[in-house]
Amino acid sequence: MGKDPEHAKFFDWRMALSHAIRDRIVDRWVASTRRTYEQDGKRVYYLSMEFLIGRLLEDGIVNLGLVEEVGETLRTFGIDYRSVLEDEPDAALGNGGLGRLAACFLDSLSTIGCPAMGYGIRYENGLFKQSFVDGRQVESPETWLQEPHPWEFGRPEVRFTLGFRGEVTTENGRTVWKPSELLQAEAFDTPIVGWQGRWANTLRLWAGRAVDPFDLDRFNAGDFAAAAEHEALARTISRVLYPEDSNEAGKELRLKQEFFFSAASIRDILRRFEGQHEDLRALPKKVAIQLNDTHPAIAGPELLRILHDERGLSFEEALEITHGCMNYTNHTLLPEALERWDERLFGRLLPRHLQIIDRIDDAHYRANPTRLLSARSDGQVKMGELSFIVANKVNGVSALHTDLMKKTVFKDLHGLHPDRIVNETNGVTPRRWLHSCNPGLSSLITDSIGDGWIADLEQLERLEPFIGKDDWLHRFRAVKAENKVTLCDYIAERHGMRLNPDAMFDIQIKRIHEYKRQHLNILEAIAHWQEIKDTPGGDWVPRVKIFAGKAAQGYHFAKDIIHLINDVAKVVNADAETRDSLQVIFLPNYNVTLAEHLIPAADLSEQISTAGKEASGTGNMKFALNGALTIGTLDGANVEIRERVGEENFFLFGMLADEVMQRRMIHDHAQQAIAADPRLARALEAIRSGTFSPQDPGRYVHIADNLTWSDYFLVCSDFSAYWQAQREADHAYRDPDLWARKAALNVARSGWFSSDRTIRGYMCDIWGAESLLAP
Ligand code: DL6
Repeated sequence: MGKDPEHAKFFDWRMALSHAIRDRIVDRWVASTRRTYEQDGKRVYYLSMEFLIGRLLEDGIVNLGLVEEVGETLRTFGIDYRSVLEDEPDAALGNGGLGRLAACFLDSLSTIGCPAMGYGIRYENGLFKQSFVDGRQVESPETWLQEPHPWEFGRPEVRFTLGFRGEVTTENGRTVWKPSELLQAEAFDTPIVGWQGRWANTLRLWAGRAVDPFDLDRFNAGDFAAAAEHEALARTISRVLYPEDSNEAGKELRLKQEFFFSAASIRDILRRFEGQHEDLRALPKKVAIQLNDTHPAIAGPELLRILHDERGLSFEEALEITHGCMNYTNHTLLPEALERWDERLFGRLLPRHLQIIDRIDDAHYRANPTRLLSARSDGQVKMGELSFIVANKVNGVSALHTDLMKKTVFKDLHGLHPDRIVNETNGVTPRRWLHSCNPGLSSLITDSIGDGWIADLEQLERLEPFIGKDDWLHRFRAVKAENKVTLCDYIAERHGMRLNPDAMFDIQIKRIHEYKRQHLNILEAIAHWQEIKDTPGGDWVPRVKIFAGKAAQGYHFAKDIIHLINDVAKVVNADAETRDSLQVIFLPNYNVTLAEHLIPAADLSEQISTAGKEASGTGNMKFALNGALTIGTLDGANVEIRERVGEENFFLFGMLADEVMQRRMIHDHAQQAIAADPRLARALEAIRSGTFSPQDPGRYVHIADNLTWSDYFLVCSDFSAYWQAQREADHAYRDPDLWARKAALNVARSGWFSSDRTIRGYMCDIWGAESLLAP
């Protein structure tokens, strides 16, 4: 770093260390790339608007097996290893589950040795930073690229010129699209090294650049701002991540971002293929493209356009090739999250693609004349339908979600193509979500069964015989207790609040959304607080309730839920009567790193969405894997978690997905529930009357009204069952050995939720791809 160690800051140490680690990764990366070219097997391309990768330095050190050496080396300089790691900003290039899943998949693809590449956008500003002012969420820009980012390699030589708008003409019998607005996509590569450094794949992110970045004439004429205008405009496309976890209907820039990275990726894929092969009909044998939700759906029509308009294949042939390469993962059934574009906006930006989508619809109708199911209808371009029609395989992300996909959003298309939908239940990488983030538990497991579990998580089942042994369970409890103390110190240092490490740590961390029902959780906390106040000297099981998560900037109700939780925390934490039995805290700026601190310390994992709404969840898996018990509904992957860990080791409550639909038919379902449960009525009344906002008593009337009069997500209807399940959790927690046994069984039986298993499923059921590593 060109600095005397005496003057080096943590930043300098981190950069120096990152470069040292990066050098070692590069050797493996080059070897893997060479091998991929030599073997010429099928390659996987994972197209995703989001890659929530978090920090990379520890991943590199851990995967290369250099933890001891790095720690030792830094010690000789008198530098603390963890402080160096803590200096790295999170690469927050995603909103939540979908982006984090993509990051876990990259890790697993490299661990397995599947030749693959992730394609996305190099956002200059990732997901906004969240802070609280008087309990309200305030957003500020996230600027992770302001510091040099040691993990990326700029590839100025890999650039593609792309376009928007313009006109479609015919020349010599061929259709030609002449876009009028041009810009370039420039590649930035990050190596992703797998476990033990045996393989490394590439994450290639595209940045916007102007075709002619600088206008010298305007500069010389004194118009300095205008001289650089082209570049500024072109860079806008990769400037910010859209901070919504559902669709931002009608946002032109969003559609441009989608086309920008999809089109650049398709060109890159074709360039690579054509460098090695001549016959484009072999493309499906060599290329599997996975569309991570519908955001890259335009990749289908773009590939088809190039094959047909530019390479001269017949439309039918081009469609068949495209169909052979493309696959689509659906991540949500929420209607507002299913992307649809106004056809006028779409046609203005991408006139040729609109024509191609019509031809895809025609061809589909001709092959299936029974019903007309089109990607373009009612003045809209429907990206879900488009993706389904173009894809070879379509998958859901948990068994329940896949089943609901078949019965609801894709019912008719599934009827026409009954073999197209498959299920690939999500998973998480055990390297980050157990081995790195929970070193105490990782060591205990490795001492017990060896370290084979890190790349073969189902080996965790070999822990079961240990769980019956008192001394082992004692060590297991000690690990959790230590993790809780570590978290208490971390929170005390950063947020000035001392938590009781002996209390049950009850954690809900995820995006704030009504369907995820953080308001159900806080309502129960209020009712519990009221009950404690009724009998202050009672024998209560002490609880610490921890929340973290961001609300989309424009989602006012979700932001009000955050405000409410912060206000409740203020009142409850200041209450001397209840303080020993209940504490509530909302930690600001939830991100991957904060999750890594929280999950190992959790006793209870809150997975309480309205049944049928959470496609899968992955936080639920991380908690179970780290020895937390779940309190949850039968939603998403909770269903499979419960089946595997055992129903006696899971606190189940709430309506099932079909009961939810029926309950909504009852017009006064919420009022009935309130009338039947005095605790619920009293908690709602406290919100309504300003108990938690005495200076502004009307602040939460609208939340109480919403729950009383509409309550689409059935908070009231599930409240009593939730309350009951919480008391069951209290009861179990009173017996520390019983609790520890249940928690340890959650660890031992969560091996199936590894993203390695999920990726193997994709390789076999969807991609037809193989590992290039020797077994
Ligand atoms: O599949 C990853 C993740 C699931 O675990 C969550 O249940 C689901 O809510 C999330 N979906 C999205 C939807 N975004 N869009 N479109 O983030 O995917």
